[in-house]
Amino acid sequence: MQRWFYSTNHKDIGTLYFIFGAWAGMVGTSLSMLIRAELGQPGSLIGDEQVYNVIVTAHAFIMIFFMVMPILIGGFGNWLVPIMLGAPDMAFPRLNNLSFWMLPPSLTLLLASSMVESGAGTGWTVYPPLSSAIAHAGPSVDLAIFSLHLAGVSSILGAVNFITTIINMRPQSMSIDRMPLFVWAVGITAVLLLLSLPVLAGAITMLLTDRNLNTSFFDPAGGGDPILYQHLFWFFGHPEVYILILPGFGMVSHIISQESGKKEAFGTLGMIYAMLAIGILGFVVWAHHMFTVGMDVDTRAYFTAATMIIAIPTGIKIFSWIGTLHGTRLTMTPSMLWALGFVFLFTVGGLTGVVLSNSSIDIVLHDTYYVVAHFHYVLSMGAVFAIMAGFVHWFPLMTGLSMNQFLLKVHFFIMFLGVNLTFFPQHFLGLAGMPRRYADYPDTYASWNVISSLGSVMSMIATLMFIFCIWEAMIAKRINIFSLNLSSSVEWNHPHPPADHSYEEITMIST
Ligand code: HAS
Ligand code: CU
Repeated sequence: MQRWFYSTNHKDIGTLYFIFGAWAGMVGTSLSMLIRAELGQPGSLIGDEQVYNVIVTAHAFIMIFFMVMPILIGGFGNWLVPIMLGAPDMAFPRLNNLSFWMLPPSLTLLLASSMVESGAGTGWTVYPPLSSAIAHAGPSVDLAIFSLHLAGVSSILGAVNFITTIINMRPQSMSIDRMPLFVWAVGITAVLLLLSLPVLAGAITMLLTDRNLNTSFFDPAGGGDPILYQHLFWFFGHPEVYILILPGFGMVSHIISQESGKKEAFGTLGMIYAMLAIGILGFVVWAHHMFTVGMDVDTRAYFTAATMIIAIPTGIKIFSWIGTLHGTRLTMTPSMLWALGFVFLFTVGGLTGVVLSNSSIDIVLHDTYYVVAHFHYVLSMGAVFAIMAGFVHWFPLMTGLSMNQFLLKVHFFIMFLGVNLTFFPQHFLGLAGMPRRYADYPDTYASWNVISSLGSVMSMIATLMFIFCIWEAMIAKRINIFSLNLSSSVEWNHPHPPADHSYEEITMIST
């Protein structure tokens, strides 16, 4: 009880984030299986479109706010940032505890929102007027808003903690240009969180008062404008997508350089500037999500051009990872497989993003399955592959145990096949005009949907295999020689002196 509930230890809190994220991930995956079951054949399975939309909405919220963010920032960030900095812990250990413990109530509110009235079937974007009192009467949307408030506060406090830790708790000899790439990635992510989340909080609070207190920020009848909501949401929403991927970028840099035996990633300084550029540019491209609202042509030209420019720093990252691999002997360890899969599939998702950034093309593709394919390539095969790479790479560091390498490789290939079968056909569906967020479709879309649903079953089997891999590692208790020193020297209680980080621990994480 004391150790887990009152914890101020960055490793224990990181572990809590992992457990929470894994649990939420299973809920989110279950919801996705319901979506693919509904879309596995033409006609209706669930029999209620509102329920279908509630499932889609909860799936997105859970995957973004309760799976990817807690695992990447809360889990890996907490575990690795203090170690990579040589710091004894995070700057504000008790704030760290508070950040984590706000998430379970937040998730509870979200789940509660789907259990009262008819649920929040608004999509994760919560656009009015669909989310207003007329289309969504009852407390469901209010509960979803409260859930986001709480998750937002949790993330803002976490961001403050990371920024303070990174600025103040480096050794004097570690100038910022020598800071490990993962620390840079988490630092930039924290700044994005700090600047973008308050805007989301403002937007959803205005929606809350529109719904309950007779304001009309987004209601034309009272002089408001629903488009204002979209601007506020996407001023948060676009930086958010880089929040979801930047920590993964950082981890992949470490994994590729370590697994290929290099001392340092190729072009470290360029990687830092690329992440900074992605972070800054991420704030000036938001309206590429709203090309269809009736913007004038100059505004569309600007947002198209600004969006395309992000391909340049991202390309620098991709080519630097390839540069790191160049001239090394490729060893196909499980974490290397995940990292290579990440580089390849994230690039595919990035390229479809560039296609969508063309405002004229986006008029046709907006709200079709092409967009769904795009963001699942960068998320399910970008962020999730980075999570898998990091997890299998640092599992020995975190537990002192080894996983079965053969099973992990089998798992990788099944998952690789599964997600591609699921999402590649969705490009074709989108190009053929199938809209997103509908529970049914004309027969002409049936074949690709069947393949997509079969692919999702494959990914789920892979995920069950992965749970087996973790269980097997914990049962077999193969002590990992690299972490022997670590597991014997770990001081679990806060505060521990910097010297607690063993030589092996430092060499395992430093680049
Ligand atoms: Fe995106 C929609 C454009 C990156 C996530 N994106 C979404 C949504 C999500 C999401 C979740 O402009 C849906 C939101 C919703 O619910 O409605 N996205 C981009 C672009 C990039 C990009 C240009 N997205 C991400 C990342 C995400 C993410 C990262 C999360 C992890 N995205 C869009 C647009 C929409 C959109 C439109 C709105 C669509 C609509 O209608 O709703 C870039 O950051 C990607 C850069 C990466 C690369 C690959 C590597 C670069 C290389 C360099 C050479 C490439 C060149 C390009 C020179 C480009 C290798 C050549 C171009 C060719 C096509 C050949
Ligand atoms: Cu965007």
